[in-house]
Amino acid sequence: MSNKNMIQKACLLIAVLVTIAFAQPLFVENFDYPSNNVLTNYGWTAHSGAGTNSIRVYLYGLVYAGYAGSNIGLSAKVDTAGEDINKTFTTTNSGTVYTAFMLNVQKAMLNGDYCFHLSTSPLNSYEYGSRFHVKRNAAGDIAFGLGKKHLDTAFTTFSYALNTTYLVVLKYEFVAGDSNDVLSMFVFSSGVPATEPTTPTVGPNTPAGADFPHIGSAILRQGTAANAPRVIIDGIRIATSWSVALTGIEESSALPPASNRLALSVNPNPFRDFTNISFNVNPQSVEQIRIYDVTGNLVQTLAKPSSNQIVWNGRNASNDLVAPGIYFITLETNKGNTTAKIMLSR
Ligand SMILES: [Ca+2]
Ligand SMILES: [Ca+2]
Repeated sequence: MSNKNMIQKACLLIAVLVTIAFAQPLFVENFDYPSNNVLTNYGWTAHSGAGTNSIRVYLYGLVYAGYAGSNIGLSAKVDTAGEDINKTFTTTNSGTVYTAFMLNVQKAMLNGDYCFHLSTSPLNSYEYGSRFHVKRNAAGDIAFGLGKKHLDTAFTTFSYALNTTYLVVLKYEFVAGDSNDVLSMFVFSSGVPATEPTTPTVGPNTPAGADFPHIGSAILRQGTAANAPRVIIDGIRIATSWSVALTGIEESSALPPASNRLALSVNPNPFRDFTNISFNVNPQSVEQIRIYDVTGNLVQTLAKPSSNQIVWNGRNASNDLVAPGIYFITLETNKGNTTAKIMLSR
């Protein structure tokens, strides 16, 4: 490798590391642990009913195409009449907190109960806000709810089914002042919107009751057998932006380019088969367009473009399909270089 190439690779790696640092979620739990182990072995702490019907790593991981937490390791089974556990993360007390997870309901009851919520760090038992509920109707159809403490839980319609994996996003907006924070929920059965949809499935609502002083823990909660559901939960991702929570990619990479600086955009992102790479310079000024993996290894050098757009088909220099994951596209021109992050999902 020449000195120039080594310097280029080192610069790319620095750019990649900086990008990843800014795109880091507050919390990620993929349950990538051995089956049947208790979660208190893996950074979770019991705060109620410790040792009774402990929450364990379940047999398989949940899969939801396009979601950043899909199909990594196994999952957790949250049942009834037993231990509740929490795991803390860096606190946030302003802006918006998005909590995404995959959920598959095995059993639900008529009254329903909550099986997941957020709280403070360290966990304060009086601050049980942003509770996620599951209930069913007489026909066995499922509804999901979101409320603050026991107050004003707002439910979806009974339009969901047992044994089906959904993607759930809980949104908590801090608003300056008391008892005015805003809760919303999105439930998806397929697809991952790259940006937040205008209309949530539930909310936006401002339930009565005290607001969080900050958010800093995720809780798996087992209620009574009479009311609480049995769920498989997986891929919990908490972040202060929609795109980082759902795709692991910063929203800024999807913004339109500023007209006065070199910019690169990719669409769709995430992509499955093909993605269009477009840039705001004359194609004659392009020297190279290269794809790198997250460790900085060169995956593919694209042919010189004849317009200001070119397609990448998710293949490497040997024409093999590359593994799903994060990749970086670098545009090298006689006006300078720029890099965009892209996610391939299959
Ligand atoms: Ca998993
Ligand atoms: Ca408030």
